[in-house]
Parts: sequence; structure tokens; C-alpha cells
Amino acid sequence: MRTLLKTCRLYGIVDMGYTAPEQVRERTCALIAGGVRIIQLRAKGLPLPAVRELAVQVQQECRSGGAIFVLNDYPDMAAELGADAVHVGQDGGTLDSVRAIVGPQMIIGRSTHSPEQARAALAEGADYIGFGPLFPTGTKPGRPSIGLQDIAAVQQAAGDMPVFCIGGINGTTLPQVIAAGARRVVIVSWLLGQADIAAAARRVIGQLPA
Ligand code: TZP
Repeated sequence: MRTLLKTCRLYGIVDMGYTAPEQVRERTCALIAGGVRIIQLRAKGLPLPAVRELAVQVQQECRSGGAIFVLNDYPDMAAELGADAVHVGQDGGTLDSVRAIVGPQMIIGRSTHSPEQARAALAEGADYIGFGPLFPTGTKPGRPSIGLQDIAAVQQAAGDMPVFCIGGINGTTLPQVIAAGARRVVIVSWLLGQADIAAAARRVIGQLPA
């Protein structure tokens, strides 16, 4: 899975803030059909049994479609389900403590909001980082945006480790993000809002540098 991770350019999130429970399988499949090979379930604020039920659905579709399944926030549940990856925020504890729960094989991703946090996460053993929000976004309301100026330096400091730029990326902002040095992106609301999610994902992947 770590080998597959290195090939991923577009990271998709099935965010329950934008997705009805009955759309979860269909949206996961649409992302996969569009070439997305890493997909996170983000289910903020839902009761644990509901998160688990949705996670099983995303995991099953990822398994049959050959995509990495990432669970946001719940290392214990990720371990119990045998998720491919778990994603934690700055408030998710040390990566050592997450690693102790999920074992040596699981991919661990960390959200970072500054070059310092990005370097710290990589030094701490993250397998990939999210870096943003680059622009203000309704998906994380109230979170200050960090702009584009640090992307190239973070990308360089990360070397071979995947850096996924995130936050307010859409069809209009993507070219600026790429011009600023991004090689990988996460797109949430814009992608989920497209009438043809697979086609939109395919177009984004086609724009990202190989
Ligand atoms: N972390 C930083 S920004 C963000 C997360 C989860 C939300 C990105 O969502 P969108 O809708 O692509 O701006």
C-alpha cells in the first residue's frame, strides 16, 4: 500500500458533511472510476456505530477498486477494521501513540498547517501529510488559510514523502496550486459537488504533474 500511496496524485474524501449515507458507495465508486486511488471517510460528529457502518462501505468499495482506504480520526476503529490508512489531525496525539494502536503496516497521515508542522510530522514518521488549508474553505470553517507561498519549500523538505495540498482547491484554483509547486492535492467539496465526479477527477489527475 505504501508503494501505491507514492503513485497517488489526487486524494478523495467522502465527507459526510456533503454526502448522504445512501450516496457513500456510489461516490466512492465514482472517485475510483475517475482514477482516485486514495479515499478517506471523513465523518465528523457522527456516532461511532454510524462511522463504523460507513467505513465498512467505503472500505469494501476501495478493496474491490484497488484504492487505499483511509479512516479519518479513529485509530482504534481503523485497526479493528483493518483499514489501509488512518489520518489524524494536530490534535490526534503523537504519531508514536497512533502507531502503537495501528501497528507497523498501516499508513499514517497527518494534517499540517505550517511548514514547521509539516517538517515535524515527517520527522515523527508520518507516511504522508496534508498541507493547508491553502484557501479559506467551508469544509473547515474558521480555519485560517495559509496561502501558496510555502508549498515549494515543504515539497522540497519532504523529498520522496507525499505532500497533499488541501483546502479550497477547485477547477479555478488548481492551476495556481500547481504553479506554486504542488504535486498532489486533496479536493473535497468541489469534487463531491460535480455532476460527474469521475470525469472531474480524471481531468484533475490529467492536470497534475506526473
Ligand atoms: N483540512 C484542511 S482543509 C480541509 C481539511 C480537511 C478541507 C478541504 O476541503 P475543500 O472542500 O476541498 O476545501
